[in-house]
Amino acid sequence: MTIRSWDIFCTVVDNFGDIGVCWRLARQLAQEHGHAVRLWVDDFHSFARLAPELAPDAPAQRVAGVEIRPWQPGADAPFTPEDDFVPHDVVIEAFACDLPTALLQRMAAAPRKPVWINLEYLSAEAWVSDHHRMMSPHPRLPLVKHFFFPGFAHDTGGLLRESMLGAQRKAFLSSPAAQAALWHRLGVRPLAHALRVSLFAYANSALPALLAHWRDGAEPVQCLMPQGLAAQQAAQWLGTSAEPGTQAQRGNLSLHIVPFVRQELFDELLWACDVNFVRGEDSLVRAHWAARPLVWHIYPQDDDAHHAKLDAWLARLARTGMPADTMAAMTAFCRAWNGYGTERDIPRAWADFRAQIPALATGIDRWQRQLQHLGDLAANLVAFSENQVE
Ligand code: TRH
Repeated sequence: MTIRSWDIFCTVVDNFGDIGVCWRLARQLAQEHGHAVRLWVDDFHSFARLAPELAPDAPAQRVAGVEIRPWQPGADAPFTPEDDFVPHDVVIEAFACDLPTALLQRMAAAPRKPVWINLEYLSAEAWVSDHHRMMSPHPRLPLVKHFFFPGFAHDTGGLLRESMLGAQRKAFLSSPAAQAALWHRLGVRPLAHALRVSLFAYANSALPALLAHWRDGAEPVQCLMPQGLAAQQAAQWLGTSAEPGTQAQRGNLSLHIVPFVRQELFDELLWACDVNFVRGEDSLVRAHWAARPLVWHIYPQDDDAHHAKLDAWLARLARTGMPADTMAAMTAFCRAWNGYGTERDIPRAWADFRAQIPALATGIDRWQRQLQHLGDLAANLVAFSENQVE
């Protein structure tokens, strides 16, 4: 049966990852599939960083073809939409965000019960394939929750990727005017003979060592850091302000703190750089599609649980045909960047990584082409949901 409409419920835990994924998915379902999408968000302040036109206090508004509504998470939270509210064909509970019981009751009582999906976090670990599409009946209500996992393997939900992304990247790379517009927007004069690096990260004990290494190195490095956690740390190291527009030259390092841009424009920064440092999950996926060497600062978890996630991702990359030397340098640098060793490992790890940049560029490009065969997450969600409708 056909699916035409979606309710997506999102909480902003911290940072931008959860809302980043939900906002991207919502836009894609609305714009590419022509579906009706209601996106429910509990924190408009964080959301507005990705979509600045958002009105912070509006009870309902439409942005980029998506209806946006506030809500409060939690089983006991009130859920009081209009009296004639009927849930859409699919209800997505993003990242186990804890839907109110009052909403579940509405879902159970709906003339056609919605497909209920828990969209999970991205991981490259092998167990994801076993858990993808698993079901869990509600203990009291006649509802079944389905677990849907993004992933890097065929038996997962795949990765979010807009259908026009490849064409947009190609057009950007062949347009000096589009590139000039990016630099103008960021307030940066690109240096012709420098290694250009974007650096989006959490605060990181390895950062000062890397900046010092670039400062003292033989090669000019132009580093663009979006305002935020790592940029604040860099500003402290430099003794400057952390505001966008800050620029500093230290030895061979030219460092710029650039504005946080609306989500649609973030890709251009990645396309324009030789190496991209990314973090969390959504920016990680975008860095794959940028097809450039990338370094992942994974979201830290208790008991270093994120180390297994990082290693699983590196292991998948290793299986794509990457030369052993290249993979060894990539692994060592990503581990050093994620605190497996000490800051003293950084200079050597960077030197080895730097030497492998041409091979990494080829290898990441090959991997992202392979990943495109998984189908994109939004289309996979549509197909899955259509199969669940009675
Ligand atoms: O912000 P994050 O660290 O998000 C994290 C993780 O996803 C983590 O797994 C999750 O549990 C936690 O949030 C709650 O990193 P992420 O996932 O890359 O999200 C950043 C978003 O910000 C992404 O959608 C890209 C977007 N972005 C912009 O729109 N403009 C910008 O200028 C920049 C730098 C990022």
